[in-house]
Amino acid sequence: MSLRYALLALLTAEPLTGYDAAKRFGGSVGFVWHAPDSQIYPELRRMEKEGLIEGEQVRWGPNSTKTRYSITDDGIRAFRDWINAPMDYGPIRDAPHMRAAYFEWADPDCVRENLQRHIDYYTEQRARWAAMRASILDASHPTIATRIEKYPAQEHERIIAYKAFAYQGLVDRATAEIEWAHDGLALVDKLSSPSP
Ligand code: VNL
Repeated sequence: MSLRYALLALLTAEPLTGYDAAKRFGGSVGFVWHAPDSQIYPELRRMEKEGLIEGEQVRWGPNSTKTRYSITDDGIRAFRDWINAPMDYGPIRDAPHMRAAYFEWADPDCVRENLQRHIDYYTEQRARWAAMRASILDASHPTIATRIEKYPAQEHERIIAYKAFAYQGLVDRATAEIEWAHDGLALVDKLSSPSP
């Protein structure tokens, strides 16, 4: 269900064709709500049927058209209702922590390898999230640039600050995951060293 709000969020910045929406999605809100193109196109069609967005035919080459979607007033209302509703938390399914809980069954070298993978994964994600945060803060991100154009300068800070805040949380979480994996490396050394 959140996919629809992620798409509405994107369309609050500008009208987009299905193709552009899918492309923009992957480089923005898709960082926090991944969805494959194969889910985006049918969801846009459902949202159009429900009146949350409206499609308009725009020229595409000399003798073709494509559908460009804009958010409707109903869509803006639905988006506001959602953003103001209490956050919902799904049940936890955390593969790395579940596995870590049973590491006494693993070869110490496999434990080390998996913890190193965890460090590498979050180091890479942290760099992506930090780069995204920077491109939001300096408004070099294309969706942010389009978004703030429509508002007077005194509104820019709150549009930008919340998005940067979201990514700061992800950066900090990545740092915590990396520290946890380092603690795990120390633990496996301690537990697998021969007792005196
Ligand atoms: C936007 C731009 C959102 C970049 C993002 O993630 C992002 C936006 C929530 O302006 O909607 O990374």
